[in-house]
Amino acid sequence: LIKGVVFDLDGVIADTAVVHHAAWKRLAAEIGIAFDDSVGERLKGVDRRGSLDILLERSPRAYSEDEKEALASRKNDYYRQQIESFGPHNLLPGAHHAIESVRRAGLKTALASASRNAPLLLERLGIADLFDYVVDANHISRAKPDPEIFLAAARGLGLEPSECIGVEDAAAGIASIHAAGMKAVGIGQTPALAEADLLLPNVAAFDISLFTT
Ligand code: B16
Ligand code: MG
Repeated sequence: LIKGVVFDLDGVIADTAVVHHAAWKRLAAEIGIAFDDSVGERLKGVDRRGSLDILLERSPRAYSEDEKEALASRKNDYYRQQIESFGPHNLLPGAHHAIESVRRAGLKTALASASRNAPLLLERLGIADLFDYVVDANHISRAKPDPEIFLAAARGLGLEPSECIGVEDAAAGIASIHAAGMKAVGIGQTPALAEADLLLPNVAAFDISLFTT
């Protein structure tokens, strides 16, 4: 029996996947690295440092740890500049309703985000109160696709992983959900989500009755 839903943030609830993408693309251009949509897709759901390492796979030269730190924080500055002006209108269409519908059905809700900016974003979007439990990159040590973040979410809700479903827009996230022992709902239309148990074109199509009846 499903008793809880764990939502990803960027690309599922918040319209930020495009903002992360644009910030990485800008950084890549500045340091002369080719960036296309297939790289962009691989960065989704991957934490900041892991994303940088993927980007630098195409680099003709090596970077020191200090340089990598500086590049990662430059990307974060670009990202933060954009989300400073975010508000409830930057929720993806149907996201608020999807979370509310889970709560109305008497199930618990959690958030599992790889982003260290998740607390700021939740506040800007005005949805912090909709979650019974929040886990973000500030609370975990192993990034998606490791199951740690989804396991922590289930534990925080007081549920078994098998009693939860996870909702994700990224391949790394689907893998993390499955490794935690949950069923995975993929949001989006990319082939990267082929492993999802159920694939929906967008979060507006999410209906909790799919899982409770
Ligand atoms: P930050 P999610 C992830 O958030 C994004 O999908 C990913 O593109 C980003 O690199 C990662 O957060 C880290 O974000 O640099 O803000 O800590 O989809 O797990 O909510
Ligand atoms: Mg995401």
